[in-house]
Amino acid sequence: HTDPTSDFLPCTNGHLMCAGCFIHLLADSRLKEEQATCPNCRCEISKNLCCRNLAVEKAVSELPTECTFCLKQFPRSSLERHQKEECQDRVTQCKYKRIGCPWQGPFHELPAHEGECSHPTKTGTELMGILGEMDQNHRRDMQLYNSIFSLLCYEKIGFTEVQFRPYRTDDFITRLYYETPRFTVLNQTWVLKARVNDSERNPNLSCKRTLSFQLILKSKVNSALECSFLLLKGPYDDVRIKPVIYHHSFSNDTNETDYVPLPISDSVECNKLLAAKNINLRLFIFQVQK
Ligand SMILES: *[C@@H]1O[C@H](CO)[C@@H](O)[C@H](O)[C@H]1NC(C)=O
Ligand SMILES: *[C@@H]1O[C@H](CO)[C@@H](O)[C@H](O)[C@H]1NC(C)=O
Ligand SMILES: *[C@@H]1O[C@H](CO)[C@@H](O)[C@H](O)[C@H]1NC(C)=O
Ligand SMILES: *[C@@H]1O[C@H](CO)[C@@H](O)[C@H](O)[C@H]1NC(C)=O
Ligand SMILES: CC(=O)N[C@H]1CO[C@H](CO)[C@@H](O)[C@@H]1O
Ligand SMILES: [Zn+2]
Ligand SMILES: [Zn+2]
Repeated sequence: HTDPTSDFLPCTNGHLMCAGCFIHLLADSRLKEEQATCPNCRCEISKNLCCRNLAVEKAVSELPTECTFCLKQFPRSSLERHQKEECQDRVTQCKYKRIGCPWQGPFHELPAHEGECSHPTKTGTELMGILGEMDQNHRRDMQLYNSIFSLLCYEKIGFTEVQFRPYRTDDFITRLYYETPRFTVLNQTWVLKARVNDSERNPNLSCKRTLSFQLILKSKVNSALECSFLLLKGPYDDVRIKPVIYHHSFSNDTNETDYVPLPISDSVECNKLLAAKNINLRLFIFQVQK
């Protein structure tokens, strides 16, 4: 795998791999419960054994590297600008995207497309339809943010840093799952669990991965505790999460939520979480007052 913008990491024998492949190997090894090994020499690799090799990164930055669009060779140091601004084959979008044109293609085809793009000649009525759809998406985003702002006005709000730690089930074929230590929020004891939403035991490299999680109330309560909750990036990790607000009414009998998706941006992000030993996030619980 050659991602021209990524950093390089060496195994203890000096074999290089790009950061993306390295993260993928570590994520696979977490799922399979095997030690990650270098694909070249089979020596063990781990986050601790590998540190970024700056000398190599510098040397590599002077080496010619292939542009992902036009496949021509460029010095690594000028590749980024080439791919962003100069490459005739770089992926671009039609200037009428704002009125709904979905076209995207190589830069050198852009003038021809824009010349014949049907969007500027659409009727007002047609454009109104397109804009309506865009407004609806925008409204959905605004609703989410407004809901978060409303929640922030609640009387009872608690939040804490949570650390998901990896464990294996004791089934015959063990499975990876995550659990946090018990924590206290709003004067109740809670636990979070997470699992890789994945039916295969040994998902191979092409697999799309997602995580889902569950919030469990460990304390007994005298009356139902109606809550909204939200997982966000913690202060010490840079995982990209799209906020989603979930609701549940907790009581002695309904003391755990269903597994709901952990809204991470994509499977690359998911692999990053799996490759890291623990997953550190921040949990907010908002108690609905009756
Ligand atoms: C928290 O819970 C304990 C017992 O579970 C109780 O004694 C205490 O008053 C509670 N504190 C608040 C602020 O609700
Ligand atoms: C990955 O899985 C797919 C389907 O499960 C299979 O066809 C493919 O050969 C696998 N690739 C590797 C490298 O194991
Ligand atoms: C929940 O369980 C606790 C302890 O068993 C009990 O004191 C409490 O009354 C129960 N609450 C409800 C609503 O049944
Ligand atoms: C949750 O509720 C179920 C059913 O009432 C009970 O069996 C289980 O022990 C409870 N779990 C906790 C952590 O209280
Ligand atoms: C894609 C996939 O496997 N989705 C599953 C994730 O986990 C939830 C909860 O168990 C299932 O309902 C989904 O089908
Ligand atoms: Zn190029
Ligand atoms: Zn267009």
